Amino acid sequence: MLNDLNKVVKDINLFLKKYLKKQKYSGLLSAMNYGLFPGGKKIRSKILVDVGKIFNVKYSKLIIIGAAVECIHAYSLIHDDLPCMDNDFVRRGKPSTHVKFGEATAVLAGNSLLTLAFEILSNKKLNLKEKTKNILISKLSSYSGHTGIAGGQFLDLDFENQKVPLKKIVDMQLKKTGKLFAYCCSVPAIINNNDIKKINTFEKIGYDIGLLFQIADDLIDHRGDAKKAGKKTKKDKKFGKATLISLLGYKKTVIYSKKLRIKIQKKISKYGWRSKNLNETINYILNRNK
Ligand code: GRG
Repeated sequence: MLNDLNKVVKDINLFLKKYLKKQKYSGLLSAMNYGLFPGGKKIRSKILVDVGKIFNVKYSKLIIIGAAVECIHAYSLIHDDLPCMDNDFVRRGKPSTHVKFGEATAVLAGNSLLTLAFEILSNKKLNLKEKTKNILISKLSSYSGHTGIAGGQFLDLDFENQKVPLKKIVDMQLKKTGKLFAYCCSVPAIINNNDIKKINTFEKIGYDIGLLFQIADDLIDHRGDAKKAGKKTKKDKKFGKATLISLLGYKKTVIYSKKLRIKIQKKISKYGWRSKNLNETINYILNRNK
């Protein structure tokens, strides 16, 4: 376990718990809480905090932005588990949201978490210039939509039981998973001074980290320790998912992932001691078993 991952988990959960408590009552709040808590690893928020360290961004701002990102992520997991998508009954070691609350409530709770993310970003608690906030909101909305996460999910389902070339698999995974990581890596550069060169550099690093994360996720599925993973495993093969493992085989995918990790770590090494935490998180991403 990473030293300061626990702190990020604790602070994000605290922020979100308080935020949800202040919401007016609705019949969807229980399902929204269920999808958010106790929650997952908060690895996207950890990356945001790690890159925030490189760009000297205040921790409290990063926690608010991380909370918005985690709402989008939780929403994507709730919808991903639905019968019309991956039809998974277990998520984060407990019954999926639609199993517990029914499909209609799960769809609506997911939608509500999506909009909550933008409510959080536009809230005055996030003390940033209006112009910066607009950039953060606009970027997160386009990254979540049809050219981003939703588009990537569409391709993931569309590619089932097909022989898909490497470039297309990578493109799908960069959309489905890479977008939120690219967001988390570029946001600190946007807040710091909006230097386009630095934003682009960190955006690319984010996409690579997202791809690495997705490959690690596929390796976990392939290895098949469902208890540790907290979700059903060995599903990709069963459902004919297009992954690097299905195309290249397990051993070559492991080699691919190690090369990718080295490439990312080489890129961030030029930021010296400030990139130490990010470097550790990247090692964790590949070595984790859940
Ligand atoms: C537009 C946000 C949005 C969603 C609708 C359903 C859908 C379209 C997209 C699914 C995207 C998806 C589930 C990608 C997989 C990414 C992935 C590897 C998730 C697992 O993330 P972890 O391991 O989960 O960080 P925890 O439980 O730790 O939070």
